[in-house]
Amino acid sequence: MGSGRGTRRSILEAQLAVAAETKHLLKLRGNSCGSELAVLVVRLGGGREVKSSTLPATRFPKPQALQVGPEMDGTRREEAPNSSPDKAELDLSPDHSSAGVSVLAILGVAGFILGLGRSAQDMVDQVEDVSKVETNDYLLDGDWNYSAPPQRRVYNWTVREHVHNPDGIYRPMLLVNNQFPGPLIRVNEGDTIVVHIDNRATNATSFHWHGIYQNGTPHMDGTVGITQCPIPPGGKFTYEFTVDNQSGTYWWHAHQSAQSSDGLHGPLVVHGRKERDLQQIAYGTDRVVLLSDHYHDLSSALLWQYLAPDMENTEPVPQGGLINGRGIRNCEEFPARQCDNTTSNVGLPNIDLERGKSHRLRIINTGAFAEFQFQIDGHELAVTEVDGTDVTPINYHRLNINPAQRYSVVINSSVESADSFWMRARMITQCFTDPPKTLQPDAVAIVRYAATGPAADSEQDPTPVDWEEKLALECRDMNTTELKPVDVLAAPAEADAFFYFRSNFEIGAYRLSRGFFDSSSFRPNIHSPTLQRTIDGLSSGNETFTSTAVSNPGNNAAFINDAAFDKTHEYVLQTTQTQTLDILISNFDDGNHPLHLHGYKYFILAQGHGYPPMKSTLESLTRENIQPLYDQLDLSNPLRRDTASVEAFGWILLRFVADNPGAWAFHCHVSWHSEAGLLMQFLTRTDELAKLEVPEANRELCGMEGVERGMGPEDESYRDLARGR
Ligand SMILES: [Cu+2]
Repeated sequence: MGSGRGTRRSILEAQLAVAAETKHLLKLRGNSCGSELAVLVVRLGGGREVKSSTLPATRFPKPQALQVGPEMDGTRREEAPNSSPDKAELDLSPDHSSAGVSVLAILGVAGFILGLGRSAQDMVDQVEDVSKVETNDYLLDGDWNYSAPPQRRVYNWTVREHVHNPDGIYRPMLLVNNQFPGPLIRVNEGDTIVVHIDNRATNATSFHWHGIYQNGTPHMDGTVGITQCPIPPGGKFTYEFTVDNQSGTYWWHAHQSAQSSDGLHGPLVVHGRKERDLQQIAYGTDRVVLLSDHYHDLSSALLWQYLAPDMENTEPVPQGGLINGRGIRNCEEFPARQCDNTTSNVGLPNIDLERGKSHRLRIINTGAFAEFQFQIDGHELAVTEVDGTDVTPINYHRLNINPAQRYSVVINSSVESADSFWMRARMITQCFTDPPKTLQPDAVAIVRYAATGPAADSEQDPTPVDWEEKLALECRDMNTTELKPVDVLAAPAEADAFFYFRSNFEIGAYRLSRGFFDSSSFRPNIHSPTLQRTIDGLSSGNETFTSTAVSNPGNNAAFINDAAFDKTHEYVLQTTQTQTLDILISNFDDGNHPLHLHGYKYFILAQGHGYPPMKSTLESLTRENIQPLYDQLDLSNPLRRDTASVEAFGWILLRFVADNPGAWAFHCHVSWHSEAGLLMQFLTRTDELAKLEVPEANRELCGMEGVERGMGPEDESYRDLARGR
């Protein structure tokens, strides 16, 4: 163990030294690299795919105009004069001295996007000038009125394409209001969130509010093919929903293909009415720390490659990680890329803390694939919240955070040994197949102490001090069984129904590797979302929505509906009235799957490797056969969250009370796996759904031109590729 630790430390020191050296070097000289752009395959809608290798920038047409939108923050309050929206007060004026050489290539990429995407949609904007992108630091303003009466919080969001360089390397991105990462939504429990979306990008999009129950507003959940049709290019749509009976740390992201990875994500913080009681350690400051893996290519290009014949589920590996959208790379490592790491958005984030106080950090993994191990050198992390559930604090040295998971920690800035410390989010790289040589697996930030107010800007980098414990080598959730909700809630003693599902990747038609729950691989029906189809079916007395029409009802109130839905592509577990469901997932794949359930938090009853305890290993995983597992369960107050992982060749047992009317996605939150089809649906409280109306605005979207733009590739798109081998 001792020698292992020494090895790890020296590698880390080397990495940190490279980062520090890069930072200093780049302060000395503007660094612009080659004018060629590696663009592999891009599908930017309209069903057109363009394959190319490394293309010189000069081949691209220039954009016709660069237009600057008026919105910066885009936030407006209707009834809260005292609580003005948070505004990141950052000076992000561009450093023109070093960006000159880059501009041609940036325009080139812009032209590339426009050239492909140009269509009849007049409302689609030209790509923005890179210098207009604002970076958020997410320090939550302490003047917030936590006891303000419930109100509408109105946000105006414009979606545009940008060429941006979060770590120095320019790449096409999709952003809300010229911000990366996206705007913070911050509300009190009981408030109504209103988000007006104006889609000025080339492709259709949609927004999901991750972890928000949407009780009574299931059509606002934002899942393409399930709760809505996409918002087409040039289209507008307004999300409006009230946040009740939940609080804590959430986030929002695009739920159309893998667009979230292109920049469409941001935090959503709900201050609970009992926040100060449920958070058992008082804290002086509150902030969000977004961790994200970062790719240098558009998700549409990566997705096309990933799903190609014979790729055997080899996920795209990121180039590095970002903390709050910031990072820094050495441009010389990427000679084929346009790069400028001297712009003010590039660099390591500085997190300034007043000495001797307690500080809450809301850590969110907004990435597409990588699991992070998070630590702050020298600081114990007291975990106080998990996915919106406040928990009794327990101290950790490191946290493992899978995509879409959130942990709040409270740290104390009273370490005597130094004034500055490394914050590190290390990817667990063992889960990557064939990572690129240029992979920088550690995202870092600098935590600095100051007596009062912001810390003095210091050129001195912190001295690395690592914990003695071994780093995790496997992708799976950290052990959360000891984390107990403060608001005690026993799981129901018995479930009304038990369902067992296998998750797997299988080679299907055209030798494509696709994700499956049992024998179903999801393909969204973008013109007829499940929710709409169901409401229409129920109100017209369509019998396929009752248990009598399905092939194997088992239980009249909870069944797989294979009558109304084609199980091949839409795997739907339907319930009527309130049902308590037990869901056992066994993973027959070598990858970890963080499973997110929309519309609910579930109880994690148990998770593990191999098979769960069972009476007979020769029998299948029926409820009866896993009675030994049930005999071990502690139902007194299990952790409740909305994203938990089934590890490689492992299993997880979840229980939830299906009482929320709607059509809810249940899927792996590795974007690549979800896009490969690893998604099923829970259609719950259909007795109540029959009474709901589909809003006219939702219906209108489905009839609009361009809704199909930006969909992931269809299997048939690969037919010729498969034949050609
Ligand atoms: Cu997965």
